[in-house]
Amino acid sequence: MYAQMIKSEATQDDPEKLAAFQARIDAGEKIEPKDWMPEGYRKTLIRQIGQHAHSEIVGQLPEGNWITRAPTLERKAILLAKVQDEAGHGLYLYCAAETLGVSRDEITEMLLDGRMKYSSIFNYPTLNWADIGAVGWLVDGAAIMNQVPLQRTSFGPYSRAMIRICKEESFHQRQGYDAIRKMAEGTPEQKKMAQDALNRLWYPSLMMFGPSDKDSVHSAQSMAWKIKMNTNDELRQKFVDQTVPQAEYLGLTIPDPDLKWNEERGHYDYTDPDWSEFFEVIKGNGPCNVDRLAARNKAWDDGAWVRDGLLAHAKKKATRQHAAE
Ligand code: FAQ
Repeated sequence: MYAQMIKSEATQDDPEKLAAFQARIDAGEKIEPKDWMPEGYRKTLIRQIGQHAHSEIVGQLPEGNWITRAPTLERKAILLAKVQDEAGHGLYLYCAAETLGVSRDEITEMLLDGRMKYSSIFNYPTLNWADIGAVGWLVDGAAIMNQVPLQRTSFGPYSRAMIRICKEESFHQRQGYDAIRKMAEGTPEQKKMAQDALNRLWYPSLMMFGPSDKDSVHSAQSMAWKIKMNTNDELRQKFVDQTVPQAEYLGLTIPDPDLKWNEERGHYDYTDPDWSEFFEVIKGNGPCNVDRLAARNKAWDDGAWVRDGLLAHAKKKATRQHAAE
């Protein structure tokens, strides 16, 4: 439906302008907010950047839940810094979306009433400390795999936000790997917890890359516009190839009995996630969807007085300045 809308809007644009725009993209030029762009390009960016921003913000919840229960002062300081970074990533991305003519309030409201999505992964719970290591290792690992190529995306503000974000994401992935390594090398019980976290988070992490290419409605157009640089399956495969040796190093087993190295392809063969589960989660029926949206709505409502106060202050200041002129 959305893809059809974009297509029909694209055909309404002036063909000459469209061709010149595509030529700029093909030549690797960056598109900046004041440049002419097809309406479909603008809308696709708002959807993707907005969804990405919301993911960073909602993504603070599963880990934020463990800050007060971190096992050592050092782990607590690291986790606190990481969760704060995610808030910063959300803000860079909201700013990038704002350059496309949509306000942060507007897209926040679309998240809060369910019109906009956020990443499926954050609808899974973090049940114990091993999950926090696994989130850093797998979830941030998958996020970087997707975001490194996005540093070269065609829209300038998105690309520049991604460059900054990727620098921090690599620290996030490493701190997660370090935390899960400590568990995997710990007592038999701790190792069991690490394995259990991997068992539960493996397939949700693979789902982060989106549906398989044959079901991806936006990939073809988004790749032609360089809003996406790779297909969902390409990135998923790269993630599997990178993560299997990391699991082996930890002495943990990927929960996929059919996983094996394919000499001919030069990649691991792996079992796809259960796509019916993925589509249920993105429809709002995952284990934590209701809780996550309730938490974000509560934070938005509880923060209303701060927003009102800031606006009242800005208004007063402007009136005073006006009177002095
Ligand atoms: N979850 O046609 P496609 C992070 C939807 S990283 C929910 O393939 P597209 C860091 C999609 O929106 C996580 N929905 O879509 C962190 C579309 O529905 P729509 C965020 C999904 O856009 C770590 C439909 O399925 N990263 O947060 C998902 O071409 C730790 C059809 O799919 C980004 O957002 C999903 N996983 O490709 C933070 C990266 N996958 O909108 C805190 C930028 C697909 O038509 C703690 N985004 N859908 O109703 C992208 O690269 C792309 O948007 C994809 C999806 C690859 C996610």
